[in-house]
Amino acid sequence: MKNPMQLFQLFLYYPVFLIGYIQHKLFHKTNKYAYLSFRKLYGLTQGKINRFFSDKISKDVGKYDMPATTTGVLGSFGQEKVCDITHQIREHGYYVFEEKVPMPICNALIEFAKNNPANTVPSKQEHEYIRFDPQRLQAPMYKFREQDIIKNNEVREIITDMNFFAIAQEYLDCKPINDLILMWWSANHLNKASSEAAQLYHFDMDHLKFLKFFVYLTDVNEHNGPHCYVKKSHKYKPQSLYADQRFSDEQITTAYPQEDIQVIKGGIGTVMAVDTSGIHKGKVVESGERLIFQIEYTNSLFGQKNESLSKYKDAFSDDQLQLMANKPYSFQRYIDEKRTT
Ligand SMILES: O=C(O)CCC(=O)C(=O)O
Repeated sequence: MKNPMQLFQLFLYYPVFLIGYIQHKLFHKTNKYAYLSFRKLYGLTQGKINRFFSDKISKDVGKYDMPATTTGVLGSFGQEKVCDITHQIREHGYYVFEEKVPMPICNALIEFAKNNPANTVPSKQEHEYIRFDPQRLQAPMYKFREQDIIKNNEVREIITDMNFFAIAQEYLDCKPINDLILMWWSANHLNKASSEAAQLYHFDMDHLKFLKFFVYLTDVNEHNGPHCYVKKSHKYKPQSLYADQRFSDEQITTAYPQEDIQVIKGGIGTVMAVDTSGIHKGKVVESGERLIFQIEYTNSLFGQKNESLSKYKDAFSDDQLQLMANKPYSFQRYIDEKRTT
């Protein structure tokens, strides 16, 4: 039952969201106020708004036919395995793969990350774009720019990885849209958790529904920033944790049993699929550093704006371009010059 204030907010935000959603369908641009209203509506409706529009997208968009076996950097996956992994993500909100990304791929990405500049987060100056140097730390997070990350063959291999694609399609229940690639270093800067570096508990609300794949590119233990995830919190949150803000560890430990608060450690190459609409954070780094890669799939580009990467299309191999051309809806960001979001 909603109180009068919540009802008032529903009547205020819903039309703004709806008009913006229709505008997005017509013009492929997200209106800022519509997006902010959507974020409010997620909390006010406890995610019902997302489920309603996602069901509609599933019906409208449909799925690509997939072969019985898909392949990617983790090897070959049969359809049954894809369904089993998806089931586990639906149940728990995350899944840690048994298979690891092969070392040559990890090594190439580490080499890139050691030798190329990244944006410091939070940034002292507007565009601090420097190499990560653990001896002279300027910030808790060094985030690479997408236009730099995409220059790596290994990244393009992950973008066109059909295992991740098949899992995303099953989980999102529609043709998935590949909408974001990220890579960043985390390290101990000033010994405190940084909100901007996602080191305080929060949930993401980038789009109506989305799934992220993370790859650890350093060994990750208790002390160098493991990803922490509250099991099932993508489905169940107390009303107070639907607020669009950061939460303290205490708020989380009070709301959930200790066994549901998962600290995901893993060797280099560990991969996890995570629905980060559940509550999560990167644990603050106490010592050492963590390098992580992330790729996101979504069911709709309404929401966070990410620039088109079609300028870098020629870097993909002919086979990869063919694969993307066969799934233009999913890879619009990489092949469609007209798309900006
Ligand atoms: O650094 C982490 O493990 C958390 C990352 C995060 O919050 C995110 O990608 O949404």
